[in-house]
Amino acid sequence: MAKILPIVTYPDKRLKAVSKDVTAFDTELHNFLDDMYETMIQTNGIGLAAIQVDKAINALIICLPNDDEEGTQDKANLLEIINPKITHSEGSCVYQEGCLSVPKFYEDVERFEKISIEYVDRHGKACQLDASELLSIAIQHEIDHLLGKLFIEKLSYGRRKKFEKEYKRYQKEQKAKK
Ligand code: Y12
Ligand code: CO
Repeated sequence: MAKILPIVTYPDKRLKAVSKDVTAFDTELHNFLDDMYETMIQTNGIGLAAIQVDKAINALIICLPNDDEEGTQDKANLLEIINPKITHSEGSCVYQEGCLSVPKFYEDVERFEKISIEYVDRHGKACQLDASELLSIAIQHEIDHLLGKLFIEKLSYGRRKKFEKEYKRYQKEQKAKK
C-alpha cells in the first residue's frame, strides 16, 4: 500500500539540493512514485517534486484538477515526469502560485507561457510534451524544485521581505499549536 511521506518545508536546507538523474526504473522507483502520488493527493497538492519528500532525484508528478466545481483529480490525468529537460520556451505569464513546501502562501510569479519538454516515464520510455496554461506553470514550478529553487526566490526584494515576516509569524503559530 502507498504511504504518505512527510513533506519538507521552507526554510529546510534540503530543499536547496540539486537533484540527480534517475538511472534505475525499478520497483523501488515505482513504489516511491506511488507514495508521492498518495502524499500529493492527501495534502491537496496538484504537483510534487521528489525533493519535497526528501529524495534528491529528478522526478516530479502533476495531476491537474478537472474543470468541475469540486476540482476533483483523476489518476488518469497523472503525469510522472522523470529527468525532464526544457527544449523550448516562449512568451510570459503571471500566475498566483502555491507550494506544499511553503504552506499558506500564494504569490504572483512570472513564468514562460508555453514550454516543450523531453523526459522519460517510470519505465524509462522517452516522451515529449508541449505544455501551456496551468500545466506549463506547474511543470516550471516543479522543475525549479529539481534545481533547488523555490517560487519565493522569484519575488521582488520587497515582496520577499514581506513574505519572510509573515512566514515567521506562521511558523510561530504552528509551534504554539504543538
Ligand atoms: C500552479 C502553481 C504551482 C503549482 C505547484 C504545485 N503546488 C501545489 O500543489 C500547492 C498546493 C498547496 C495546497 C495547500 O493545501 C493544503 O495544504 C491543505 C496549501 O494550503 C495550505 O498550505 C494551508 C498550499 C499549497 C502548480 C500549478
Ligand atoms: Co512547490
